[in-house]
Amino acid sequence: MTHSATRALNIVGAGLAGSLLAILLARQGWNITVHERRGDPRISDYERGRSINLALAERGRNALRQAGPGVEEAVMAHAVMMRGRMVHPRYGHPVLQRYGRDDSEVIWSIHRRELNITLLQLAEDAGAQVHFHQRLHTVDFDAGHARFIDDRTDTPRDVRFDSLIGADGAGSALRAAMNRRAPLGERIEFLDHSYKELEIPPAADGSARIERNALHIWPRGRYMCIALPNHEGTFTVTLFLPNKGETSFATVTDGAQAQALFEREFADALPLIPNLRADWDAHPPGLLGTLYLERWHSDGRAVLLGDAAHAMVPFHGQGMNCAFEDCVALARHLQHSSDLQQAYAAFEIERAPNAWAIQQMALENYIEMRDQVADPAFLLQRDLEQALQQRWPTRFVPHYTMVTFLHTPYALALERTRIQRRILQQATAGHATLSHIDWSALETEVHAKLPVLEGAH
Ligand code: FAD
Ligand code: E1W
Repeated sequence: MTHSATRALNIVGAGLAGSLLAILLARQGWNITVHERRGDPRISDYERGRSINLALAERGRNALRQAGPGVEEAVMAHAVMMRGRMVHPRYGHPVLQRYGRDDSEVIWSIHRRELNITLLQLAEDAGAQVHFHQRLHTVDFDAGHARFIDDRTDTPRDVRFDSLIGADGAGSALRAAMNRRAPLGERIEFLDHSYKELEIPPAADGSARIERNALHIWPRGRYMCIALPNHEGTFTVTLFLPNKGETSFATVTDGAQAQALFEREFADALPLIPNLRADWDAHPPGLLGTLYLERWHSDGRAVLLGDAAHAMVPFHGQGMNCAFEDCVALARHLQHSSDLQQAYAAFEIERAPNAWAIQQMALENYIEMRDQVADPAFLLQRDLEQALQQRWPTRFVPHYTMVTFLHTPYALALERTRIQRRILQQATAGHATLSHIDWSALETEVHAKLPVLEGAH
């Protein structure tokens, strides 16, 4: 079904999802206005000094591709390839565990601010109007007015709307407004761990001080550090630590104590982070949690997507990738239905089970990251997983591959992961090697339980 080009939508939030959605919808002929709380990142000094980065995987790239010519290319121009996780044990040398079978199965480190700028520019080029310094304050759904406030001057501005799309992140103001009108069944489960971001600058000659094409992990049981590369030879380090307990944000409260923690637990990383004390004291720990909603839309008047609808813990590196898939799905439903309420309902039905699945897998991956990558039983299961993939590559597809390198819907990936994990655990229980494996029995089991997976090769 087609719609007239005059149909208008207002997007709240010009972050990652808001700016990609603006490109998709503007290119489909919608009249798009975006309202963003912060200043224009192309001109403002907002967090200029800080480089925060994110892992972009195949799902996210695929969504960028759907947004039309030039989008994926513009983003990938700044991307740094990560071939695998470089695990830094407490003692001994770091080891690279490849993510995939070759360099076609890799992930990409992207600078958040550069990514946001690239998408914003393309959104404006596609005809979207973006208003900065516009913080959504309240919504009068019956009158069809949304009130925005410019925090520099405290000036309010009232905007007439037919329908609002909430891409305003985990603390969504639109969600709060919708929830006041009719409860969305909101539940937030905070993780009892938070995070802190630090920086590794380049060596004196400008080169990277640790392997550039990897995601670095320092697993330490109850906590861990990771580092992602930037293209200037710097790395952004993130420490994940419990909120309470012996080694926690409750006991490590200032830069000096953080330095002592790194001397003890992350000795090889410490000399790489010269500004540890100052970086530590500059920002409070970031909170982590999972947001569950029973409803993502209020009739045809408003709908949520990305973190506003389903914030998740970051341990699978999929929050943005999932938000980008949301954008493509919502744009598709809006194109195929002339009725907004129908489009929003169909969007929610398609995406909610998948969002829930990646939320669960992200929670599970924290344990795996901080703990099991150093556990011999887990390593044996991983060896078997690789052997099974080699024998039956279209049926036994490793969990990480389904989530990261394929477009397998998250809910299906979760279902197959559970089946595969049982097979791996049962076949390796009580053994230290794979020499006992009965391959023909496994073949029968794999063929019975795991149908050929679309996209696997
Ligand atoms: P956001 O990107 O948060 O954008 C929301 C926008 O709305 C912002 O621009 C904000 O200023 C604006 N806004 C907020 N309130 C208002 C208001 N009242 N009025 C107007 N505008 C408003 N994901 C990955 O895929 N890979 C990773 O490697 C990864 N690593 C992560 C690491 C950490 C430590 C964390 C915390 C998250 C990570 N994520 C990662 C998740 C990712 O950051 C989010 O899923 C993604 O940013 C969600 O996009 P979004 O557009 O929904 O929200
Ligand atoms: C990725 C913040 C973040 C981002 C990520 C990942 C992780 C651990 C974290 C998951 C992963 C890329 N992961 N890495 N290695 N095994 N699983 O793949 O984005 Cl903490």
